[in-house]
Amino acid sequence: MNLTLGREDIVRLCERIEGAQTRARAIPKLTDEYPGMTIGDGYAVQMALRQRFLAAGHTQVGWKAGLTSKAKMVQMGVNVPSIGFLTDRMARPENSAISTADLVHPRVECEVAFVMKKALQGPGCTRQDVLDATDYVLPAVEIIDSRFSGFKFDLPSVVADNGSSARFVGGGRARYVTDINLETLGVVMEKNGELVAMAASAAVLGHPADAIAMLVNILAELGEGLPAGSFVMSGGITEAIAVKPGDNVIARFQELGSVSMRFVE
Ligand code: OOG
Ligand code: MG
Repeated sequence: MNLTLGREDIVRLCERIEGAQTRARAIPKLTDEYPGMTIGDGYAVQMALRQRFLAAGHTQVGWKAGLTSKAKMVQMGVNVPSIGFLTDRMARPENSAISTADLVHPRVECEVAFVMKKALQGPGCTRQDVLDATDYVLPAVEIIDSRFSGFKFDLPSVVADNGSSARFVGGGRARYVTDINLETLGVVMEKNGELVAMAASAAVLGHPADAIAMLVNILAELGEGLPAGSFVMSGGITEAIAVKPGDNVIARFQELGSVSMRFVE
């Protein structure tokens, strides 16, 4: 990956992102100050953030693919998928009350999550490699939180901000990939009893397992593999919907059951 930032700038930006994430403060997009920043620079900041969280005792549980559906790419104004890391501190139980006091602009999106039984290593990882290495899939809702003010961002800034990762909820009914057709799963999202988004899982790069293969291939570029046991989200199927305290959200997935949560102050 093409790097233009020096070590000092990477550490500076990492601290800025960490501050925005932990204090729930909006910051200007990083490219305002570093207009030449590349996607590779964004990943260098993200990897520095991951090291900081691991050093502080967070446990990584997996990874996520992002910007893998047309709806998300249009919503975010970008055209290349991205990846981010997921930790134990981001996980929330199904049906729980999720605080918004420690988030900037929370939004929810429906995703298919994969749990891996075998490790995968790119480059050259394919859909079939992913399906063979998958233990089971389950429905998930990701609560993303772009830390950039006025929703002004670009891909290098979003990648540095760990793909807006904030919280996630897994639930529903776990299934083996051989028992369902992952390409044609319908998904609807309801907020306070009203339908707010609907789509089919094929929205994710044509097949959610293709998004996981892409993630494994990006990981290889970063010098990483995907360990067995990882929890991996394949990317928002629908666009992301804003939530505020008092909102109840339920995501209903064909074949995979539903995942619900509510938002509080
Ligand atoms: C970037 C988050 C991307 C997805 O599933 O597409 C992502 C954003 O929308 O702020 O998690
Ligand atoms: Mg997502």
